[in-house]
Amino acid sequence: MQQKLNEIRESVRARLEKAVESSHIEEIRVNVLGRKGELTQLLKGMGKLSAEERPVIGQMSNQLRAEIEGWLDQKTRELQDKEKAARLAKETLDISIPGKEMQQGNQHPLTATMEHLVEIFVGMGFTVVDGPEIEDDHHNFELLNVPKGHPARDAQDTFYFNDNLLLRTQTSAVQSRVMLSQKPPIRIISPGRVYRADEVDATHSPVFSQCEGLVIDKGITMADLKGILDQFAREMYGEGIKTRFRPSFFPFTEPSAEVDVTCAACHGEGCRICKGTGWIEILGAGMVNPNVLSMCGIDPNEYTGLAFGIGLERVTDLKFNVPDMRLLFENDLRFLMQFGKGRI
Ligand code: 2U9
Repeated sequence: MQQKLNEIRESVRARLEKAVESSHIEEIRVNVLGRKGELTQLLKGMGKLSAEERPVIGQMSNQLRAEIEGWLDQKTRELQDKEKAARLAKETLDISIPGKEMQQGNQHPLTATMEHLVEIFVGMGFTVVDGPEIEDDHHNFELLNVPKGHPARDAQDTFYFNDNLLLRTQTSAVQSRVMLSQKPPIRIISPGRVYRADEVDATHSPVFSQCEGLVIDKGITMADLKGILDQFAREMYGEGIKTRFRPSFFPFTEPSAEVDVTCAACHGEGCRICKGTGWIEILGAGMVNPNVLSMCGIDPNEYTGLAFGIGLERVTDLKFNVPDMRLLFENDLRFLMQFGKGRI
């Protein structure tokens, strides 16, 4: 029996030497000291020993058990320490690696122009109104003095959902709704996206943005219109800018005008950008047609109104020297990233 105990001791020592993972130690513990383990089984046979041998072997086995438990614990600690060191070495953060640079975006030039424009008109006492991009024929055309069959419908051809519903061609419908629901004085602007069935080129797009304005009160005249638009041009393009009103025609205004500003590139001298004229057209305007006032429930004998429409892409291209309006829609970062905080 004593020899058997020695064999167990040697075998445990050999197995411990070979163990490379802490989980192996647990296996050895079960195989030797567990309920069916080698040492436990050996002790079960002690009954067969003589009365003299039993206490001697008993003491030897207890000693061996204590010895083995000590080795097992020590080897477990050793292996766990090694495993921990290996894990830490693998998980070490190399703080010398440069971080990934976060790309900071900036405002789109169209948005910047829109916000600037709103700021200018709010500064002159205008209120901003918003409305749907899907309109009906009545609000988009009829109320603006463009009945069915009117030639102006060709120039403002758009996208139709059915005979009645369409994508708005200008933001005027928003304003006619205000006229129908509110009494003058009215002083509003309506910025937003509008649609036309146009082919894409350097100055046209089927989707574009505009900001329309409307003032209705007693005694409003062309002088108010000129004053407001002069002030707008000065704030948008700088103090030295001049405006020019050319007679024009729109069904919703009478009289109507197209408004030019002096070319920023040549200061009115004449260059390639302004095609040698020294002027660049930026908006359309006029006195609200009395028919429009009547249709929107406002008495034209009591009130007069002024209105204007500004194409935002045009104003943006001029302000930032953008040669082609498509650049504003293509989302090419090489173009857009030029408009960082410093520039706008
Ligand atoms: C109401 C009555 C009249 C708004 C106006 C224009 C002239 C105009 C164009 C400028 C460039 C559209 O974006 S653009 O292509 N607009 O020329 N718009 S007067 O007149 C109104 C508005 C509302 C009730």
